[in-house]
Amino acid sequence: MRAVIVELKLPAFPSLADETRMMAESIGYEVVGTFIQRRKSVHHSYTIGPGRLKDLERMVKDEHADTVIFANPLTSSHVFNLTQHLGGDVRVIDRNLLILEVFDKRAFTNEAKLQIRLAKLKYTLSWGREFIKLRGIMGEQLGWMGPGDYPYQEYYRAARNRISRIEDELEDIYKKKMLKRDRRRELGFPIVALAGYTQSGKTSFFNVVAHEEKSVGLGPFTTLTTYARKANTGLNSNSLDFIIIDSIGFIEDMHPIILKAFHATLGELATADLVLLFVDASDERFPLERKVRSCSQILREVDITSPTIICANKIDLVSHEQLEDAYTIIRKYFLTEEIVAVSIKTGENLDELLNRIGLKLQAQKLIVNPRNPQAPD
Ligand SMILES: Nc1nc2c(ncn2[C@@H]2O[C@H](COP(=O)(O)OP(=O)(O)OP(=O)(O)O)[C@@H](O)[C@H]2O)c(=O)[nH]1
Ligand SMILES: [Mg+2]
Repeated sequence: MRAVIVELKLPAFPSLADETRMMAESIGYEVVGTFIQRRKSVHHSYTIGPGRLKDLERMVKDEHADTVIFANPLTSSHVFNLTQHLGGDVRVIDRNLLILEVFDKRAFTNEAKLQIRLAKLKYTLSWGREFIKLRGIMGEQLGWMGPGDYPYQEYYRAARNRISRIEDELEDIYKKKMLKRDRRRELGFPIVALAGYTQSGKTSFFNVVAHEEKSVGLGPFTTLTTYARKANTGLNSNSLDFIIIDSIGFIEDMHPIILKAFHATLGELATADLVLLFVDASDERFPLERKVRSCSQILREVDITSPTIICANKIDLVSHEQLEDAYTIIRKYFLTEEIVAVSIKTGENLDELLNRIGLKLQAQKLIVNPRNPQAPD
């Protein structure tokens, strides 16, 4: 899989080319070229201007690339026109489709697999009739349930049926999870949910406090499924048990269809007693600000009103000045939330974080029975 990353860089929009490259590399693409065009507007047929299309074509040929990945979202007709131009054996995808590919590679649980199938079907449908033109080019290759020879209406009907079947299956899964969660609540355990941009260190923290060994650091969206485990704030004066929930990370400009497919997973955040929002404090200023901004947007979209502690993680990698900068940026979007600087890797300030979690939960007087021997694990 040899890929060229393409970006049409519009004024006033941040570049997503690096993040797109990282995401592609994390699932095995060899990125053999990056092609960036600055332009005032998106070209209606190709996204990039037709003049530069020849240069892109040359780069694809010279580098023997088989995939072109746009950092910008593409319409189905963009994909169709670009594919016609670059030749049928070159696959053209956008960042949303790349995200879905990443999800595909990482989905191990039935829940995540269903959520992804749902997102793909809905994304395909949102492309409408154009998708029929693309089916040979993209559908099967992406593992989509391609429409075969169906005329559009029939395909549409079949897809809607599949969508509602998947939604029913997911509903069952969510109901079971809710029951489990309610049982934990009845036993008196407060719920602490992890949130934050992908690769900020959520699962690393989850593993430490829950004595688990879930995968970390495989690249964006290492975690796709929600896991809940029992944890304890440690041997400090506020020692208490709680349930910790790890789930999917955020990414900037997540397509609403994708976000919606994971809505129930993200919904765990809405019912938590405390949210720990992880921020990678070692990011450079611009990506850090973009990521913090998108976290605050997503938390608003998912309607999170639970008390929140911001965990400025990876302080083993930053200087004192960088950390101050990170605090200033976080404060722009989270005015009143507590911020705790921490390194999950070295354990620096971990006790302080656990102590604050205990204090915060006790302040809410949620602790009915802090040490119940029947605790689930
Ligand atoms: N240097 C350093 N690296 C860290 C720290 N915490 C986590 N990491 C690394 O950051 C990477 C991402 O960590 P994860 O725990 O997988 O991040 P995540 O937020 O769960 O990511 P997703 O599951 O993709 O949402 C891994 O390579 C970790 O080893 C830290 O305190 N310092
Ligand atoms: Mg994770």
